[in-house]
Amino acid sequence: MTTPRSAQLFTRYPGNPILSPHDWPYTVNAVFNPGATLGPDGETLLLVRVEDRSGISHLTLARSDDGVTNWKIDPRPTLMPQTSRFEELWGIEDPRIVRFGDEYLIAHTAVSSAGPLVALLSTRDFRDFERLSTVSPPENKDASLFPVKFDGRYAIIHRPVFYGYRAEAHIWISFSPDLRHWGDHKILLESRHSVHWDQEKIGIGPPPLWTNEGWLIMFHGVKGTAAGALYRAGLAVLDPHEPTRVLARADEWVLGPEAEYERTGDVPGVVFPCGWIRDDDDTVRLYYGAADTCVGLATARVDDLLEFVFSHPA
Ligand code: BMA
Repeated sequence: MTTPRSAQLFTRYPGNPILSPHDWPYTVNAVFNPGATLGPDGETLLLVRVEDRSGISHLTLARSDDGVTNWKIDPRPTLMPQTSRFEELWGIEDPRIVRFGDEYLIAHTAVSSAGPLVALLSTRDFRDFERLSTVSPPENKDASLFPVKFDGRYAIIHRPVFYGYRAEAHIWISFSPDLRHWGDHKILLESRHSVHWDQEKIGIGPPPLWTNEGWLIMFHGVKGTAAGALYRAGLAVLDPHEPTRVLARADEWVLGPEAEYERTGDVPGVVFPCGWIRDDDDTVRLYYGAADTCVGLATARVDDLLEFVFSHPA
């Protein structure tokens, strides 16, 4: 059998997983779903979701000069949930980081006792964080800001869930003048009610990536099976100036749980990307949670990803 093109786009780092619970300087259960960005001097920064042994998640910074090896991990949690706040009672999870000048804006899931919701943080140094706002009431998660404004407004991609005749979990886009008041809500991508890999739920992965062809977005798709959920990642491209317009959505997933560390762990069968970094040679380094246990790295050429989306429409 020939390997499908969709399976050849990403190359896993042979030393995966790059970060595991046993690398941590303090006792944890799992380390996964990191947001990724570059520091002022070009270091790779991963803000990693860390699940402690009570089950609650906090965020901890890991930094590396080459983004692959020699990770320096903060000796203590970098950002703990404020359990006095209703929104963060049961933890903070799955950060996606964008940069505006020297300010980093982080969308993440805050887990309230009424369900998960999307909240925003700001930091300049990954030491001091300001809690900016919550984007909507529960249930909502899987959110990322765009790294630019559109006509003076911030834009966010998020994934509210509605329980109507059946649970509806689609990707939405909303706009705000000030990161506090959100409106002009629109559905951007729908989960496919079918047998497809993205039939049950979909949600944004890393922040949208600017390219000459438009905004490249990666999203995860969930397929329910008799053996549990499978989490895979696929691609779409949005109009460069009007991000509510989807130019293309690829039919097949481009990264799915195949390696042993993606198939074995706390939640088997999960790849969950929350961060990517584009290098000067047009390679993208994708950082993803594997099996809700550890962190994997895979690389791809941005041109190949774009060519694939436009030539394999859903
Ligand atoms: C999603 C999120 C992720 C998690 C995934 C698989 O709903 O909660 O944090 O990695 O499920 O368990």
